[in-house]
Parts: sequence; C-alpha cells; structure tokens
Amino acid sequence: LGRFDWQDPFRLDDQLTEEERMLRDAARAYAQDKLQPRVTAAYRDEVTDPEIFREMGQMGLLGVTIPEEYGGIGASYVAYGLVAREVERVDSGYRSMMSVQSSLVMYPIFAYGSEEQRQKYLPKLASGEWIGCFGLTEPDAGSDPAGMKTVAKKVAGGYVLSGSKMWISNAPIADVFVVWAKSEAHGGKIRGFVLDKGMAGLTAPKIGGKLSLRASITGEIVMNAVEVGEDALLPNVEGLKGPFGCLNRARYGISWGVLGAAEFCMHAARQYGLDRQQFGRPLANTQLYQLKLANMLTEIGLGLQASLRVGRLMDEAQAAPEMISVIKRNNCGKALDIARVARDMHGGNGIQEDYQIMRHAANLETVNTYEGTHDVHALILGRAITGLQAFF
Ligand code: TGC
Ligand code: FAD
Repeated sequence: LGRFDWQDPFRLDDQLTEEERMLRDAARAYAQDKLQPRVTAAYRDEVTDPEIFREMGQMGLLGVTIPEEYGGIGASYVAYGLVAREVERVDSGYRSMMSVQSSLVMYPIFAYGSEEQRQKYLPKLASGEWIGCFGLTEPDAGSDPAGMKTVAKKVAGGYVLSGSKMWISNAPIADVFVVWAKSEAHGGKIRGFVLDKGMAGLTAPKIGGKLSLRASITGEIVMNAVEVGEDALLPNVEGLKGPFGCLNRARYGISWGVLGAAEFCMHAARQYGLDRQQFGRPLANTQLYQLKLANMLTEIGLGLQASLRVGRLMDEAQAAPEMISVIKRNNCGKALDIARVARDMHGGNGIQEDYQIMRHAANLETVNTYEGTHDVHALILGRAITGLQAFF
C-alpha cells in the first residue's frame, strides 16, 4: 500500500525534478525567512518595500524561465509555478510583484523585443535593480482590453503616446513601463511600447484606499503626449495576442500561487482545530470541522495536479490558453472559498491580523478578479465548448 501524506496528497514532490525541488526549497526559505516577518506590518500600513525586488533578484526568483544570457536561470515553467506557490504562501501581493516583473515585463521584452531591448532591460530587471510594470487595463477597458483608448501617433523618429492606464501593479515605483496602445501607423492595431521612468509627460500616481493586496503598490499610468523613439516599440508582435501571450504565463503562475495561499489557510485551520477546545474536545474532533479540512485537501490536491500538468505542457510548448483559463479560474475560486471557510473555522480570531487568514481572504478577492475575472474565464471556456462567443 502507498503512504498518504495530508500535506502532499498526490505526492507532487515525487513528480518534480531535483532542480525544481531545489528552487522550490530556496524560494520557501527566502519567503519564510525574509517576507513572512514583515508582511503583517506591510499590509496594515500599506507599504511596499522596493528592496524586495533586489532580494528576489539576488535569489534568482525574477524571470526564472528567461535564459541565463539575459540574467534569468533558464528554469522550467513548473519551477516558476513552484516559486509563485511559495511566495504567495506568504502574501498574494508579494507574488504579484514577482509575477508582474517575470511574466508581464521580462517575458514580453524577451519574446517580442529587439536584441538591443533585451540587452538594455533584462539583466537589470532580473537583478531587481529595475522594477517593471505592465499597462493594459484602462478606466473604461478592463475585461474588454480591445476597447482601450490609449493611442500612439507616429511622428518623425518615433511615436507620441496619450492615454491612461488603471489598476497597474508596481506602477508608482516602476522604472520600466510596458504599455499597450493602438498605433495609428499600424492600422490602429495594438502594439507594445517600453517606456522609462522620467520621460516627459509620464506619471504614475498611487491608487489609495485598497482593502486588498495592500503589500503590493498599485497605480495609474498617465501618458500626456509622451514622446518616444522608434526603439521603444516592441517590434515582434502586433494585436491583442501580444498582451495575451504574457497573460498566459502570468495566469498560469497565479494558478500555483493561489494554492500556496490556500495551503497556508488550510494548515492554519487544522492547527487551530487541534489546539482549540470547545464542548470538552478539540474542534478538529468534530465531523463538520473534518469535512471542511477534507474539502480543502481535495481541492488543493486536485488543483496542484492540474497546474503541474499544464506546466509540463507549457515546457513542451503544448499548453492551450483554455487550459490556463481552467486552472486560473478554478484554483482562484477554490482558494478564495478555502480562505473564507478557514476564516470561519478560526471564529473571532479569524479576523485578527496575527492569524493572517483575513489578509489572505481579502487578497484572493483581487486575484479572483485580475488577469481575467472568474466569469470572463468561464466565457472563454464557454466559447471553446459551444463555438459561440457570449461576451456581447
Ligand atoms: P479575441 O477575439 O478572443 O482575441 C483577440 C486576439 O488575441 C488572440 N488571443 C490570444 N492569444 C494568445 N493567448 C491567449 N490567451 C489569447 N486570447 C486571445 C486571438 O487569437 C486573437 O488574435 P488575432 O491574431 O486573431 O487578432 O479577443 P476579445 O477582444 O474577444 O477578448 C475577449 C477576452 C475576454 C478573451 C479577453 O479580452 C480577456 O481575456 N479579457 C480579460 C482581460 C485581462 O485578463 N486583463 C488582465 C490585465 S493585466 C493584469 O490583470 C495584471 S495583474 C498582475 C498581478 O498584479 O499579478
Ligand atoms: P469589469 O471588466 O468592469 O468587470 C466588472 C464585472 O463584470 C466582473 O464581475 C466581470 O466578470 C463582469 N463582466 C465583464 N464583462 C462581462 C461579460 N461580457 N459578461 C458577463 N460579465 C461580465 N491590469 C493591468 O493591466 N496591469 C496590472 O498590473 C494590473 N494589476 C491589478 C492590480 C489590482 C490590485 C487590481 C484590482 C487589478 C489589476 N489590474 C491590472 C486590472 C485587472 O486586470 C482588471 O481589474 C480586471 O481585468 C477586470 O476589469 P475591471 O476591473 O474593469 O472590471
């Protein structure tokens, strides 16, 4: 008979390579030693420490799939997912900082950029010396990015960008801005541009008052006739498939990350139930409490297996976007449910910051919404199932 480990129900560990296990362990040690001690105060005070990018860079956790010649470590997509899971075990905001830098800034520069752009940006982004952000969403174009209003007008030697982006992770502290705009010179098609902090007309005010993802700074990007050279254009992609190609990778990473947050909540609820006595016995000795833990173990175990499968297919360049919609949607939804139930299982203590469950639950509300909402991914799948598109 096989052995059963409630912390690893399908023996995920056995399915990883030695290199993947080593990177996972290094990410876990960093996240627990360096991120865990500061997260409660960072979240409460809404403070994002830019030093975290430098630390992650030193640990090799930024752009792990990018080849070594550009500062990455050329690791697998499974390794990237494992890193996301360890960082998000501490906080979804820290994983956000890491995954925007890796999948939404380094990846497009690597995949769609010129050799000069790769050389200029990637090593400094990999080391965390420079911080990047990704501007797709606008005040009037969220789920429907094709409705964006930002435009790039052609002028001699380059372009002038005008428009504004909304809800952009890292923007107020960013050095590098990957932004998407409709380019008049390319028949109104969406093109990517790389902007640098300090360009005339470029500002990134912070969005305050967030009650979720408070350890990760979010801002607008305001482009008031920002003039850039021809060298700011990402030359090798045109149309929405440019930003979506990046989102495929970030959504995939999120599918692992949220399960790290869910695991934290489940493990905390288990321990709480073993320690807390009511009616003369531990809470964990009641049927209802065990049912909730069994449901959590099942969803986490199934979700991790699905993410691993899609990760292996990504490493073979065989993953379809719809597979990524399944795991982004399901794992985010399940993680949010698990955090809410774990909050309930902690009783009154569940709302207290030291127990950390409420922070995870509040964060997962954002993660369920960004990178395509839960319902938008249902519509992507509905289109694949029926052949009928129901967005409008
Ligand atoms: P549609 O007609 O479906 O497609 C337009 C073009 O794009 C191509 N495409 C894809 N290519 C690669 N990967 C994918 N996943 C792709 N999905 C679509 C498609 O083939 C087509 O190409 P072409 O060559 O024929 O032009 O586009 P639509 O306008 O109908 O889109 C509908 C929908 C709902 C699928 C899409 O707009 C969508 O996914 N909406 C959600 C928006 C979203 O996810 N925004 C995320 C913003 S970034 C963010 O949230 C970062 S948070 C990060 C953090 O802090 O961690
Ligand atoms: P809307 O699109 O207005 O959706 C509102 C509701 O309507 C949702 O429930 C949605 O599911 C539903 N809905 C929409 N269309 C349909 C439909 N056709 N049928 C049925 N229901 C529908 N964006 C970036 O570009 N870069 C970033 O770094 C980034 N970081 C973010 C960080 C945070 C903290 C947050 C909150 C968001 C971030 N986003 C970022 C934006 C995020 O991707 C969008 O919020 C998300 O795509 C949803 O867009 P929206 O907020 O405009 O909601």
